[in-house]
Amino acid sequence: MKRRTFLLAPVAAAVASAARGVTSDPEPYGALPTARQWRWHQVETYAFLHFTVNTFTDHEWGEGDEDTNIFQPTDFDADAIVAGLKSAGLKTVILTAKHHDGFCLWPTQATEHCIRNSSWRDGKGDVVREISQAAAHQGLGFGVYVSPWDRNNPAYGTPPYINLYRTQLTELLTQYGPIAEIWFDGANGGTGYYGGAREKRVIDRTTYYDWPNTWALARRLQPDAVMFSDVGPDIRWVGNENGVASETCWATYDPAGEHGGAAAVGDVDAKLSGVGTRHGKRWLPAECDVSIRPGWFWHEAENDKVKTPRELADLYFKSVGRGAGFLLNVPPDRRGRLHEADLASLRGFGDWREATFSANLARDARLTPSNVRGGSKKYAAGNLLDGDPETYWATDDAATTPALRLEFPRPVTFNIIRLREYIRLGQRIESVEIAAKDGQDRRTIAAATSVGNCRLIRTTAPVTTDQVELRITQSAACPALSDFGLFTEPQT
Ligand code: FUL
Repeated sequence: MKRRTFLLAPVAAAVASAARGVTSDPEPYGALPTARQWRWHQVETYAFLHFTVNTFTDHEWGEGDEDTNIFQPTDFDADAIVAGLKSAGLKTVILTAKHHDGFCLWPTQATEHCIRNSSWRDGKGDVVREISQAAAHQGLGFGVYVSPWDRNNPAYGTPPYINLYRTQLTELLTQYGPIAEIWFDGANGGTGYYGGAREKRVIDRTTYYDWPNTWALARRLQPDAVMFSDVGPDIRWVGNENGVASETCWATYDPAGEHGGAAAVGDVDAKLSGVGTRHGKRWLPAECDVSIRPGWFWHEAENDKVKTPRELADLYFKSVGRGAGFLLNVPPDRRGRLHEADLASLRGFGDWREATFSANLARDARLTPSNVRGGSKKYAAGNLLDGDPETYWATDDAATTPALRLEFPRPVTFNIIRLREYIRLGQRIESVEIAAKDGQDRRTIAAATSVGNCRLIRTTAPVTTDQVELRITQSAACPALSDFGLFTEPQT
């Protein structure tokens, strides 16, 4: 830790800029989020439900030859599932409407391999309907995972399958209310049942699915939905299934293929996906998907391997805290309910979030910025503490490395620092440093690179101080920050 004299930048600069009278908003910098991406950024934590025939066969990937009657949840309760997810503060639920095995959890007219042909509820069941309704009732968004790869369908690998896939997508996007996110998996092509052929079918990932037209269809049917895949078009895969974004993670991203060629769904340089591309052409933020258990589907043998609330909290720092989304999978069991162990972890994680983030310890601080854009109230540092994502502190164009002093009436103790850029003006900041007054000294307590939608920093030990200083150490354009928070997490 560096020790220096605690000498902060004088306020004179702010006064000088007021005299210059610059009052227009900063020019946006680089690629910008669309309105639907901006809304997605506000969600931050959401759920995946992996549920299908695999739940009953104990497999992770079904072959496509499963008997439709094998899908027999004994006590399916969509409301209880959604309530469990909600207790963790998860705000959207994405259901595997169809996984690689091809079994559809809704009564599709496009194939026979679906819930309509299961004896469960006499073929009248519709898991997509029930989960979407439970989500709507409890105020959660709803999304669908629709596997492009279909190991059941005889047409898979030929052009007619693409029409069939689009019919399935059309059903899902027109019959189940508003869709928040559509999930396009990159795993596709290989061995399968394929209507009895039982062979290996290899497809050309760059051309077979004709993604531009499928995405255009989805966009037309659900204009507000974000679409996820390895390459977007709205949200990108983070490059691993561990729930972790790179320490430096840019929301801008120009995908590249795994072996240097053109990127495609199912063919990306995973390391690049985690970091993104500084000054990339497209705003394509990362989503960190991870399961609460080792597998994506429920397996009896994994009931004692459920991630603890503490582990979920760590993942929250490594995903949301690096500007990405946190998509947590919680697979229903054979009853069609979340297992008690998973429910306990979800609740514990929710309690931790509540205990940690409900009060911003910075709220009573006296703020002294080194610069305020045009000296205008509109860009005042107070915007950092109002909890409104649409207001921000901004500086004059030339003031790209400003500082902000926070003085507290009484010492505060914290171990978490939160920063948010006003990303509607792009990802501007390259790096920041935070210092705290320690006696007569100034001690650097934290530093970070990319900020973006959210940067959470956990200090190595709790810090007690009555003065904190934020320094923007490098920024591509004058910074625009919407949030500064200090929090303390329960130490148990
Ligand atoms: C992968 C799939 O192969 C897994 O089964 C799971 O659905 C995961 C979220 O995506 O690509």
